[in-house]
Amino acid sequence: MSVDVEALAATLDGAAREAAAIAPLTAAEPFDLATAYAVQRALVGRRTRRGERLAGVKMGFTSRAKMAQMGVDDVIWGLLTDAMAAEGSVDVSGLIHPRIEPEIAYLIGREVRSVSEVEAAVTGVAVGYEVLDSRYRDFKFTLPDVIADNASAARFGVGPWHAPRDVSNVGLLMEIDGRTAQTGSSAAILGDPARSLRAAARLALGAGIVLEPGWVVLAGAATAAVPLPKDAHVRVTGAGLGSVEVTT
Ligand code: OOG
Repeated sequence: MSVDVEALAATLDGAAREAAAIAPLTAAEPFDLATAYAVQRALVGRRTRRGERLAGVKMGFTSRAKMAQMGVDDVIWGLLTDAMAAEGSVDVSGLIHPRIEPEIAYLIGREVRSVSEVEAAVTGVAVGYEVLDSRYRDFKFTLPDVIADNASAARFGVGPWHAPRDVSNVGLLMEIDGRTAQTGSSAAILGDPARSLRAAARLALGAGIVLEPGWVVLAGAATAAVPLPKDAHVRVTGAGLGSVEVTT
């Protein structure tokens, strides 16, 4: 049986737009990782046809804490669009069951046409956050499901950009309404988020995507994600990188 990539993308797109959870797609019909990425591209293609512009790449499952939380064992990636940029506030009523996690972000300053160029192409580093919203019921999925669902990407934000520097061991603190929600170190991200940055370039290039000036690479969470409630104020601080705040 061959999988209808466009139909699966339409199902995921509808779930996101209606904020209505669906059953994992593989429960009806299993598919492999290559097909999952094809669905992801078709899903993002629906967004860009509606006028959204690609804004970067996000990495997922780059830390043991996240792999353990979600019961998966491989790094994944997804695409960010400008419509996902949170600009300080997120309306959670349009999301299904959002979670938030602290991230290290890189700003790409020029086109990246090979993996060896990516570090030199970075013009900024920042602390950031990602709001995840799996389109699957109860955040339960297999690896192909979550890849097809654009790695649960929903919203993201970044703090002030700093000149590129070693971010291999940045202490991260995420507070919700003034209370500590998660603490961690960027070292949890593949030992050094720079590894995740190189993986992002490798995976994007392998899919025929050139990282462009102004794009953001989210290296992946250093901690587990936590539920993002309504009327919350979240602050993520990175030692030496300042903070970024978001209200819901
Ligand atoms: C998938 C996205 C994981 C990360 O940083 O590990 C991710 C999920 O947990 O729903 O973005």
